[in-house]
Amino acid sequence: MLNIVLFGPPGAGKGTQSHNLISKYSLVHLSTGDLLRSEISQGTELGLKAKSLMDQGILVPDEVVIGMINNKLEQNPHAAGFIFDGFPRTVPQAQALDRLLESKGEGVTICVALEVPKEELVKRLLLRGQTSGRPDDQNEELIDKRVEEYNNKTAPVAEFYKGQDKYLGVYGLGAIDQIFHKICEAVETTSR
Ligand code: B4P
Repeated sequence: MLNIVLFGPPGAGKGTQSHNLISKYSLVHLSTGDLLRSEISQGTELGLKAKSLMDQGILVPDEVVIGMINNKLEQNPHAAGFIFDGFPRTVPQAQALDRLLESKGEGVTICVALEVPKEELVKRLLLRGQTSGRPDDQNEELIDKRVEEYNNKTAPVAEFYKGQDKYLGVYGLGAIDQIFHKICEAVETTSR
């Protein structure tokens, strides 16, 4: 199984590159951001709780997103592999993912981290905010909050994968196709 964790700050290009990777490697795409937005659009109880946090740029509680990922893994028993987009975002989420995959005799193959300077993140997200309708992309203060959450709670996940020798940084500035090419090289070197 090829299990890729696509890692990086908000706006680094995780969602964008995931779409290219799933078609190339026939992987199932698991984006916790998309799963949460789907709960919000359906007006579920979980969605209502998640919305108030996401609209403030704050992470949703670990147990909520871990439960969602577990459900999706169960629903795809014959997948060739998964791409985890925006998950794990905390060390407890990373530990939970290892446990879930280990229970199926599997593990994370590689964590690819997209490295992008903060000014570019802000620029990209504000631009997307003009058309996405996403409240969390609408103003710079909120984007600053998301980056602060990333620095405080998500950045330590990089150390977690470095400790397992599964971390690979990819410079995320430049043409989308060129970045995609670098990610594929990293994936193919690791899974060979
Ligand atoms: P996400 O949906 O994961 O959103 P994101 O961090 O903004 O990344 P996204 O994947 O959408 O953007 P991308 O970088 O591709 O999370 C939203 C919220 O949900 C979080 O703040 C949190 O509250 C909650 N949440 C989600 N997962 C959670 C978890 N596991 N635990 C707790 N809470 C969780 O792209 C951004 C823009 O850049 C796009 O417009 C794209 O077109 C552009 N772009 C991409 N690559 C580019 C390039 N090379 N050059 C120029 N522009 C580029």
